[in-house]
Amino acid sequence: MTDNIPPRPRTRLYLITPPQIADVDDFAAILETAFAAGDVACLQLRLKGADGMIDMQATREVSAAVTEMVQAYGAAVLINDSPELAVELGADGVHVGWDDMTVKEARAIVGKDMIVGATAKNSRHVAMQAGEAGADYVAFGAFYPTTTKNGTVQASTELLEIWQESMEIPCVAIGGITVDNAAPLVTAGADFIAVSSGVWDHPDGAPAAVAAFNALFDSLAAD
Ligand code: TZP
Ligand code: MG
Repeated sequence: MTDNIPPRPRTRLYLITPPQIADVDDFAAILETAFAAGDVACLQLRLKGADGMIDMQATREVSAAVTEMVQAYGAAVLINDSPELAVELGADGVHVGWDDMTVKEARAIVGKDMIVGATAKNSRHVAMQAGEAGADYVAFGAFYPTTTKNGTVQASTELLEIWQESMEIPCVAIGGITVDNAAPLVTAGADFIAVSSGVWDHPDGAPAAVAAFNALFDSLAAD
């Protein structure tokens, strides 16, 4: 690292809900223990119906149970797919997928102050278009096999390296990430590591996963 380039900020955890939540009260309780276990930058509510589409009702129920707590921790609540729902629920932002809508359309609905994040899969070109359209972050993935989302494409760590070297907009790495396989993505330049099953299915529980991700990020942070 040369003297005139400041070290990039420490990588942070971007938490995603499981796609289905059987008991909202149980989930809210576990989530609170997870937030208490270490730094979490945001929670994306990504609740899906059997058809793979956003489950609006579940999203409303989970939001009602967790938004206040998440925001009290200083973390952002992001709603998957629906900017209208993000506004309705008093969320901090929206994450729009590849096929959902453009960043421009989402921005027009949520206004200039809310967060708009966008999936770029494995395309630097799409990520740059999202950035030019006003995205607050771009997400690359999937880096590893995942059962949480169908139809993913393989992304390479080179995408993160080049993005981190050349762009200001933060990048998120996603897809099958666990405590055990996250290190190369952090080293390559991910500003955020987005995780669903790697937290909820961690053998020692979600709080242990949050603590372990944070220990890893600390150990890899620039001095
Ligand atoms: N987009 C690309 S992979 C993925 C999404 C939403 C799934 C993330 O979940 P997991 O369980 O961390 O692989
Ligand atoms: Mg989507």
